[in-house]
Amino acid sequence: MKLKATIIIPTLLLCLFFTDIKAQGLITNVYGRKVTSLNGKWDAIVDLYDQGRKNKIFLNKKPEGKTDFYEYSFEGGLRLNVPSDWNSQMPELKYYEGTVWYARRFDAEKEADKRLFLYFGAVSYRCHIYLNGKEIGKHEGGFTPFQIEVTDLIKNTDNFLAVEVNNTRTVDAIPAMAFDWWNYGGITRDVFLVSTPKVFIEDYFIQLDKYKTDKIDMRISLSEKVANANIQVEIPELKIKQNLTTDSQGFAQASVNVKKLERWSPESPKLYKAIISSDNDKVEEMIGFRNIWVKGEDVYLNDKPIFLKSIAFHEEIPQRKGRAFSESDAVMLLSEAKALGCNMIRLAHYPQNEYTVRMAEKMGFLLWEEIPIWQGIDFENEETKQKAGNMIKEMVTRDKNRCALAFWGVANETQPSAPRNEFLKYLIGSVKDIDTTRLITAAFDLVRFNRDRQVFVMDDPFIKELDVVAVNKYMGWYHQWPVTPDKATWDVAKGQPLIISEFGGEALYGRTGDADIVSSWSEDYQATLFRDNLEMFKHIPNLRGTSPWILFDFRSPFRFHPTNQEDWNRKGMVSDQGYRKKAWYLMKEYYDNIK
Ligand code: GCB
Repeated sequence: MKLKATIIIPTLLLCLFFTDIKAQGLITNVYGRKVTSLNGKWDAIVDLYDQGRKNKIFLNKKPEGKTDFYEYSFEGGLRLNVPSDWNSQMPELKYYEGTVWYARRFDAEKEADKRLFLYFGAVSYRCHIYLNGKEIGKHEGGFTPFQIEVTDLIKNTDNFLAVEVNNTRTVDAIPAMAFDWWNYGGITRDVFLVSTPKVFIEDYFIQLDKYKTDKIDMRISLSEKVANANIQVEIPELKIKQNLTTDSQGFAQASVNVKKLERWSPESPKLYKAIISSDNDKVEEMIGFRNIWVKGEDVYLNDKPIFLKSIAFHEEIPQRKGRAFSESDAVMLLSEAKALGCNMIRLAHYPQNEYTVRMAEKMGFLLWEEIPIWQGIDFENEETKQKAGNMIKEMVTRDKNRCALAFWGVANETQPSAPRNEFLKYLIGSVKDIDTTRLITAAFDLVRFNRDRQVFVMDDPFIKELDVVAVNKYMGWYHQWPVTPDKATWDVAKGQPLIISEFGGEALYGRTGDADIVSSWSEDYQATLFRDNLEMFKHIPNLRGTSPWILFDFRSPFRFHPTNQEDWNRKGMVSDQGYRKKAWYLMKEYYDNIK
């Protein structure tokens, strides 16, 4: 009974907040279902003064009588690619923050025994959805998926779908008013029409037991509370064929012993085909199995302590100056991380698209995934807390079957306070409602040098709530060295594993010399900084992973320096043009030497 609640309650909560029609949770593994893509060129209207909703432009009316006229039309104007951000598609939209309407027509294959859902991989940041002239749902949060049932609203031909998208920054949003990346707006991920049977497999969780090496746990829920339905989970290569029967809530669970399991690891990212079927539904995907836990100051992957050779990147293709959205974008970002010798990716600072998550798993990267609780969040606002809770549930719901996922991150750079603590505890609780197997972490930036003790320390009692503590520390960039790097000893989070989740400094690719001058923006200074930090890492006894900031230069509107930055954060080890800076090679050597 307990496990059941963990799946069904969050599902219900999600829909209460995010759609106006039928209560409906997220469908697990949309990519494994029968879908019709609605990607492509959409018509668009830029609505700077937010007049479209008042004027009901989602009706897309055409003049009928001689006296009729409408001051808009979706046809014959701007066209935007979906998925993509709008900023990179037109110079006039580069800095645009406000509302853009998207619209397209499509035909649908209606079948008597099927249901249809409109699925959005992500819309940045908030949106209202209108189908055939009627508002059918809304969503807030720019990096997580949602779907709306349209079975009874859809026509066989010529459906008119309009999406009102707004990316205005607000104090109660997540992230809030200022953040160090571009505020891309638009329908930034896939849009699908998903077809399912009337009663379908809505959600499942199939993973190896947290500690046992030979026990696979499975929990499956149907879309409706149908009792005594047959469910089967098959993993042919492991000779598993498990029959289950649903209870009165449409839920079933089992634990299955397994022999000769090859566990997934970065060196050998083995995945097995899993087929989940019910009386009239079937979905399949590749699933991996591994154990990850913490003991003392160590992180254990498959019973062995592991050092996390991580790197972070934003969901951005620098050469295109736009959001990454496709499988080939994922390959580009991840290949550069592979070349660096990493075994983990920190998906900064928000859930990135499903292509990246799935490709990372196939390529053998552990993942740290977080929601954009990035500085400046209004921790006293109850509504913001609820939003964050829903956002983190959407993230965990989507990716909980990815064995690559090792860490759920609940925050980046927050200051201790009672409201903050309560907020973050609520997020941890929201994660654990769905998944208790991953490690919980958060990145802090409060580490300071204690002159009396001559060590780096951090006072934030909240770290006790976490499995692994992470620290962003910019020695040699935002902070001067209080002692030489070989004397920079840490006494932080003793008894727990510690990850340096960010360090680095800016360099303009191609600028050389002045290896000891911070303001030179040179690759040589960046290399000095890396060398110094790598030296300091030898004096952090519980260090179990590092994640330099960041793989690529990325766009940031408050990086004002006219010649060195030009709206780019230059902390990348690879330039905006894709060239490796000197620091990249140092990091590669460091990672290659860690066995
Ligand atoms: C940080 C943030 C990261 C920024 C980085 C910087 O601490 O977590 O999002 O981009 O510093 O470059 O200042």
